Amino acid sequence: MHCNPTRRTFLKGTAATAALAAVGTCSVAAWRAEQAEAAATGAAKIQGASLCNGCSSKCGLIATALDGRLWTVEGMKEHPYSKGTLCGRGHGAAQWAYSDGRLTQPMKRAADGSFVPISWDDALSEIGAKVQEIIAEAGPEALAIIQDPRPSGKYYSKRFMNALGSPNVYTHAAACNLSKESGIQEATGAQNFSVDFPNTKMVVFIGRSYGDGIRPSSVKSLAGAAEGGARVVIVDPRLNNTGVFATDWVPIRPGADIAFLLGIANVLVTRDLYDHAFVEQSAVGFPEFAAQVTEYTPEWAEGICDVPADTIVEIAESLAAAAPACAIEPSWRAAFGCAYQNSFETARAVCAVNALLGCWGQKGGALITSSPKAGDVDPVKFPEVPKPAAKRLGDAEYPLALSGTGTNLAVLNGCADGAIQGVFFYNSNAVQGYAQPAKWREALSQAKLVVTIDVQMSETALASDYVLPECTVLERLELPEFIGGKKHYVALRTPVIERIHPETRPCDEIFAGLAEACGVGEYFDFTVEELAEAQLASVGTSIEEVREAGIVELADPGFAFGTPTFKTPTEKFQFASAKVAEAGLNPVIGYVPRLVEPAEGEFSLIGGKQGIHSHTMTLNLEALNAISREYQLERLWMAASDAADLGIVDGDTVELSSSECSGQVAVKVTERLKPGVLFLPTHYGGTSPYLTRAQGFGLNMMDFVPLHLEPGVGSTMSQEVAVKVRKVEG
Ligand SMILES: Nc1nc2c(c(=O)[nH]1)N[C@H]1C(S)=C(S)[C@@H](COP(=O)(O)OP(=O)(O)OC[C@H]3O[C@@H](n4cnc5c(=O)[nH]c(N)nc54)[C@H](O)[C@@H]3O)O[C@H]1N2
Ligand SMILES: Nc1nc2c(c(=O)[nH]1)N[C@H]1C(S)=C(S)[C@@H](COP(=O)(O)OP(=O)(O)OC[C@H]3O[C@@H](n4cnc5c(=O)[nH]c(N)nc54)[C@H](O)[C@@H]3O)O[C@H]1N2
Ligand code: SF4
Ligand SMILES: [Mo]
Repeated sequence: MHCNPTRRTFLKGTAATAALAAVGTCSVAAWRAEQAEAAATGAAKIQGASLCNGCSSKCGLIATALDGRLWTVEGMKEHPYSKGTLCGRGHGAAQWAYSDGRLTQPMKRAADGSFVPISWDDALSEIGAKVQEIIAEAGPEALAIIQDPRPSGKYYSKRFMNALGSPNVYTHAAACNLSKESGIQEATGAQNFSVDFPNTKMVVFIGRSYGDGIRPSSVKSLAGAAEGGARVVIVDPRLNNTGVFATDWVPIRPGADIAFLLGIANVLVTRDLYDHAFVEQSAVGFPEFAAQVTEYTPEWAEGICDVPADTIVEIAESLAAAAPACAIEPSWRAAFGCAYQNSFETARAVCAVNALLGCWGQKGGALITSSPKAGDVDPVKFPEVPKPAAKRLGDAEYPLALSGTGTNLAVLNGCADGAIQGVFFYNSNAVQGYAQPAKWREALSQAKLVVTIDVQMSETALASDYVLPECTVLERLELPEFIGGKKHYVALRTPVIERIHPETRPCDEIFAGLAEACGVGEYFDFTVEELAEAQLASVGTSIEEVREAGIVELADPGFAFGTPTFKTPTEKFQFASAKVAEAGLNPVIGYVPRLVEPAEGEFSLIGGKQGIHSHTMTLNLEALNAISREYQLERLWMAASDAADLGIVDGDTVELSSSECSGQVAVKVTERLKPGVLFLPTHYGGTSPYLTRAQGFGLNMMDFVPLHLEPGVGSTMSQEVAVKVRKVEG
């Protein structure tokens, strides 16, 4: 790391790396002064708008290149998620362009298991031949793709699979927010909602941490609400880093949030604190729900979630007093995105409490907003792909999974039982993060063809037959990204720096090449620029305009406060849902226990994000990895009282074990965790030998979790595990 890099240091070799690494340890003011000085010396300066690829938020950014090299990235002011700020990962992820861990050419797995370079032409034609073979033998339904929902990726990967005749297109959702979004959809018809922070009086977070699972705009809006005096309650077994904005921390037993929520519902119903007008006019199933909820007394809830009954009553009464300017926040991943057998039901219970509070659509309450999309484009130039005849694998077994995402674990099971024989991964590290890595590796080894498109040799790439290198986001143009909310926007990834490694290609070219090689090239006879232009024209703007402005506001969707129209089959809020009954589950929102209960001497294992890392993909980036090592962020959190009982002190190494595996890690002893619970940050335990900084650093929680899917939705149940710890002597 250079603390006082000279201009020469910046412009040669690892310019961006040095600049970004320096921010963490040196004076930002000094660095900015140097930057200004360098910029003033006449270096050719290019500024371009793009979208960060550090996580699903895809914040708007402005990148500056000097003499063709990346110099800075800054949050776009006008973008609704960045609002002028990128988080630490956004800055760190910009290092990717120059990272030593990048894939620079296509690779093929050799007979001995090692990877050898292969030309694009050979890779594509070999993949094409295998795809044809699979289709001839087993039909196109034996092919599948898993992709991270990025603008170009989601369009091209779906088009590619559908053109081949396969309906099997999945996202990462079953390892993120599938249960939550599916549950919210059953109750409200929308997949998500947001809290009206500027006007809220009280908000309850159920295992969602804006201070750790960062989106800059969320942090800003929460900070604003806290400054304005809103009561902010964190329900989390761990006092997370949202604590700085919170008034209350409610430590809860993991996987028992549903009991807490139903206890609140019980108080609201039995003490007549609920919104009668809402439940009578805008909801269905309330009488059945009200009858069932009488069982869920605060005392009953305390027995399950270990939150005192008095606390449950007090929170329920405060919410009722603040209503409708209050809400249970929708959450995202850890607590009920995909974690437990009851995650889908917990999401429905969140919605039910908000319904009792009458806060749907109200000022300070829970808002459902809309999203824009591209209009029609020229059907001759961009021909529609016929819809595959077959149903997507997994949909019949998991009918409650959102149709837009499906459950990617159908691919794992499909490989294991032969239904899937060819798998593509785009911008996805499924092997390391969507279920137990050993199970993924075993399943993929059964497939005839596995192809991964990535920027680095991820664990999924390592389990593939062919690995195709993409250029990084700052080197490519993508299709427009449409952004919903109270207002509608469209933004774009535009190339800011020249292609660094000539053998890397952007998403659109890779899929067009694959399609050509597989015999369906006729559906890809256009450039990304042509389609982006057509999509933007369909909403009244252009590449040039978005490039200039960074982001363009679209026609005002006319958001207004007031009870929303629920887009459910009944057109009302659903305390009971026919579809849930058809899936063989209780139609009325009610209690479902977690699946794996820790026995005496065992712990619950929970996970969570750290502000400087994203999922599995940033661990090898030099500056971000250095921060983890400096602060020993990979440590396992243990409550001080548990540590005392086990004779463990801060920094000791322990062996963590579950039914699936065991591994060693250092312990962080803390007062910020509920006894009986262990917290493992989710970014660690890399195993790819190509990613030397990540390999063998910390533990990957997914190794410990048995492979089992949540009924109805097919989520990965990422926290249905009980573990033991033992101090490693010496
Ligand atoms: N162990 C573990 N598992 C997790 C999580 C976790 O924190 N830890 N988080 C869960 C959550 S919330 C989610 S949303 C999912 C996320 O799951 P994924 O979306 O799969 O995210 P990552 O695991 O970070 O893997 C992303 C992969 O994309 C690659 N990549 C990065 N940039 C590009 C690019 O420009 N082009 C291409 N083609 N590839 C690129 C990275 O190298 C990496 O291999 O994972 C879930 N599973
Ligand atoms: N830094 C960072 N930020 C990110 C991402 C990232 O990878 N890194 N990814 C983005 C994405 S894709 C996502 S999905 C979001 C995730 O955003 P969040 O869902 O907020 O992320 P987590 O940190 O996984 O979980 C939040 C909290 O849930 C708590 N928790 C765990 N189990 C339970 C439980 O059973 N009950 C309760 N009540 N709490 C529990 C954890 O202690 C943790 O503090 O973050 C987004 N932002
Ligand atoms: S939240 Fe951070 S990592 Fe995610 S897109 Fe925004 S700046 Fe990038
Ligand atoms: Mo996520």
